[in-house]
Amino acid sequence: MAAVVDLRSDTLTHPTEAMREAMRRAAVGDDVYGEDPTVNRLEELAAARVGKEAALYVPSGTMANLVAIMAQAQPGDEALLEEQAHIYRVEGSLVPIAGVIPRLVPGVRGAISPAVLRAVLDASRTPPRLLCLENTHNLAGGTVLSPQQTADLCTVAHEHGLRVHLDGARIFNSAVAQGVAARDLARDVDSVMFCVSKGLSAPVGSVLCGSREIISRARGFRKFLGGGMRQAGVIAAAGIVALEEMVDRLADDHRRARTLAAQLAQIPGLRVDLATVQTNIVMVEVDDAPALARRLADRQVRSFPLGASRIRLVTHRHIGDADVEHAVAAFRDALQVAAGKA
Ligand code: TLP
Repeated sequence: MAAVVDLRSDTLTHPTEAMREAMRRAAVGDDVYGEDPTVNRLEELAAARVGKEAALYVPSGTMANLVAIMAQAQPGDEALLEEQAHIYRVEGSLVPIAGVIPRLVPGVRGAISPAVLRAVLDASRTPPRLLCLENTHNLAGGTVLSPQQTADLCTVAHEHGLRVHLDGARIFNSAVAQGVAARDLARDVDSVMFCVSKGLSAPVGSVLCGSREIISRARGFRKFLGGGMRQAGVIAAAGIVALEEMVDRLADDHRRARTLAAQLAQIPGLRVDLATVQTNIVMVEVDDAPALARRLADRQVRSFPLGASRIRLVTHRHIGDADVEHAVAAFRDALQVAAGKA
């Protein structure tokens, strides 16, 4: 068991030995000139995995979403987003940097229904330019969109002249959980980004994939935003290992998240909607999230309080079965202390 059970995020995963070795050996060049062979290889692999023509390696998921939006919408255009979308709730660059105006649509467990989307678009005098989807949906608790749901939303959006961007930061978690290929989840969207830096364990980086036209525009915006990374092959090499070796094991993270959620749901004072536990995220409703998170930290368990009454837990490669047990015991103990029983 790890000394500290760190459930704050799957971004905390360290590179594997195979990644470190690939990084040491990586052939490099200046990627701003398109001359880094390792970055080029990662981009080719990434595009193939999600069934798109081209790809662009960027420093972060935030930049991937931002350049995707800038490549497909002009300042003053509107973008439709589910109301808990990470792009809107967490990233914050949509308005000040892209100049794109968010229009929020309610969803159920992170998913907008095609009927609601159609009603919103039919009632719009000037249709928005872009629809942004999220799969898995972070703030909804790692919930998945199926290939059919995605296809239906894309049909409605495309009929109304919108482009569709998919924030697929954790698209491989979604694919593994549903037993489908990532390309089935991205088939009908115009652009899709995913992170190699989360559960896939690479130290840095995300990849935006789409048509040659979208990617060429996004490449210009990456440079404009200061995201040209020169000999980035040293980090892209880990991204290649992430795609080639680290996808299937995500099923272990999902199994542990289900165990964690099921056990926490039985503890008085905690509320867990087990229906949302579809991948590697567990959302726990509590009375005082910051206080409980502090008590958990005293017991060597790190968590991510989201506001006053919610704690997010994320399983990943450094969380084993014993860590799950330790976390459950820490919750029990911390709540008993809070209730003055210990
Ligand atoms: N999410 C991070 C934090 O921002 C909370 C996390 O720990 O989950 N899209 C989605 C759905 C994300 O969850 C994230 C990161 C991003 C985009 C942005 O990626 P980065 O952090 O690489 O900019």
